Amino acid sequence: MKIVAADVIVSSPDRNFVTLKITTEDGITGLGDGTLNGRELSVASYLRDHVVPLLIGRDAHRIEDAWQFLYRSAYWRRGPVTMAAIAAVDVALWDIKAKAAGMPLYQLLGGASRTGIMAYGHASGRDLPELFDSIRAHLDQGYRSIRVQTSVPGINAVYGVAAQPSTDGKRYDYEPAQRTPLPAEEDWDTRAYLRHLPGVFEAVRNEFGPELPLLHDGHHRMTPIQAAKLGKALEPYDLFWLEDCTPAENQEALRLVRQHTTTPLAIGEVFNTVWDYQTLIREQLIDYVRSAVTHTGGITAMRKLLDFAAQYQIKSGIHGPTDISPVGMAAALHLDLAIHNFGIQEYMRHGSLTNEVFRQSFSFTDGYLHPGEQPGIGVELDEEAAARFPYQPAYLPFNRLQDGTVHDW
Ligand code: EZ4
Ligand code: CO
Repeated sequence: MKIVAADVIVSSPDRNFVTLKITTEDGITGLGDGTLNGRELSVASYLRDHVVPLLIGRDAHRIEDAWQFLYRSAYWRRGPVTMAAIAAVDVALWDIKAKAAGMPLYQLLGGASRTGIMAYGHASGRDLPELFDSIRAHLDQGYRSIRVQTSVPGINAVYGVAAQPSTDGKRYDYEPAQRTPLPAEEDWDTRAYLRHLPGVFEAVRNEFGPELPLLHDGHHRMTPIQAAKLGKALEPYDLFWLEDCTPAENQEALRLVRQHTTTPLAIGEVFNTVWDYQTLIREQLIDYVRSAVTHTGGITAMRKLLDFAAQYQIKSGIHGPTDISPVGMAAALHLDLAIHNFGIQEYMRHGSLTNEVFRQSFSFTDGYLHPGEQPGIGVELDEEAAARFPYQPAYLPFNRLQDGTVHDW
């Protein structure tokens, strides 16, 4: 089944997305997500200028061969742009194979290992009443697991906290990328954060009881000893996980954190290959793998990574913010349903314009996601709708400390 066309579609309904559409000689099309938040056009160029010409004429069924060819023939290894481009091709080819087989993709990955996919949502508040309202709103929407992010006294803008409350049941989520020509500057103070956070979790536990799974994202801001201190301080509140407690490109740092706390650790949304996890997994320094299908080479590479993790009882926690398109989200859901070592799936929900461009068959009922039964991954792209929303420059913010030093965001 020869590939006859491959098109890169960049669109910006609510936010920017990069989508690859591969067409075969018998008219089957497959979609892949290559969205890299704030660096979208670099993946679009990588695909258009360097990958699409290599795809024409190839057999769409040879997915493993395409993956190895794109990874090894580039010579230059790894990196978010390369791995997002490979992911887009990989997922589009899996979509095609599953459509050709007349099955939802999860059937080709071994079939369902569970009936539904536990999802967590993002609650946030600038103070406790606002945070409690946000948690209640998520519970009303059906979420059974909730990430808690909070403002910190003395810090103006904190990652993960919506700038305005949800009013009249109207949806308002935190969207980190802003449509600005330059990255917005935010401020940060780790000591203030460490003083404030345990009290917030104590208040949330007192209000909502011991059962509700609660998560928190440290977003790469702590040193190892600060992360160890926070993990220890949060132990009474029984977190489901503490995410990205350090900038984990130094994998060995997690040894120190691990020695001090039993709070479960989740890491990896900024990683893009199994090599970024080698020490973390082999030494059992984490509990959840946070990679996105979109940023880690697609279904083919994620399956291998999660099978490696499974040998150490480490589970999946696939990255699912709004900067993963519905195509990348659907791909994650098929994998979530099929693997044995599923942990939890992040699910922020996309806006209404995004849902106009990407027609989806996945569902969210009583806190559980399901990819649906459509052949393939179950997402169709409305190209006319996509064309109505051209690319708009948008960037993630960055941090400076009080003395002006740039800090991890
Ligand atoms: O900040 O995906 O756990 N989720 C996250 C996300 C990331 C964004 C960056 O593009 O940390 O909200
Ligand atoms: Co995160």
